[in-house]
Amino acid sequence: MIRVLVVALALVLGLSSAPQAEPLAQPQGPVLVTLAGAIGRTNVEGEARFDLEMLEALPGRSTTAATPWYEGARTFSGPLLSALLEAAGAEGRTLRVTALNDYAAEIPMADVQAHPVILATRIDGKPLSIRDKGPAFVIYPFDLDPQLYNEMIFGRSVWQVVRIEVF
Ligand SMILES: Nc1nc2c(c(=O)[nH]1)N[C@H]1C(S)=C(S)[C@@H](COP(=O)(O)O)O[C@H]1N2
Ligand SMILES: [Mo]
Repeated sequence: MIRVLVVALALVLGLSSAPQAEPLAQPQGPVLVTLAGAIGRTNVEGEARFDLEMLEALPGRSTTAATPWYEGARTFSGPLLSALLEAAGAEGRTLRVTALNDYAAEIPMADVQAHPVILATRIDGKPLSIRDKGPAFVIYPFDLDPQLYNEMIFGRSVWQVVRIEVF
């Protein structure tokens, strides 16, 4: 009986300290990326909006690799897409990633689970300007898995990302 109570208590405490239970902070700077759709944490009605500081506070990584979009190998850094989705309490099978120019691509959630895909906010340590395909660019880990260097993945490599719809 006591053991059951201890387990139940641990579950309750575990659940209440899960990220899902904490409110998502309000962006203080310009909003770069908005998540919507099947998300459990929001900071405005139905949406989770992130400024640069919020994005860069998430667990991230750097990828140094040649890409079709820049000359030579460059270093991209930013939050893991998985960390961003977790911060918004996203639950779904697909992401529709939309750019400033209304280009959109669908990214299967399986990609995000299989690879440390980042939403790069920096190139060689400097914030990605809109002119540089910023402020946020989906970058697959070409450094870890050269097989990702293909047309299908290029199509999912959305630059100037402004919105991610989860469904
Ligand atoms: N914002 C944005 N990202 C985008 C695209 C686009 O039109 N706009 N095209 C995608 C597609 S279909 C491919 S194949 C590659 C093309 O990159 P390239 O135009 O530099 O060859 O970028 C992807 N990312
Ligand atoms: Mo493409």
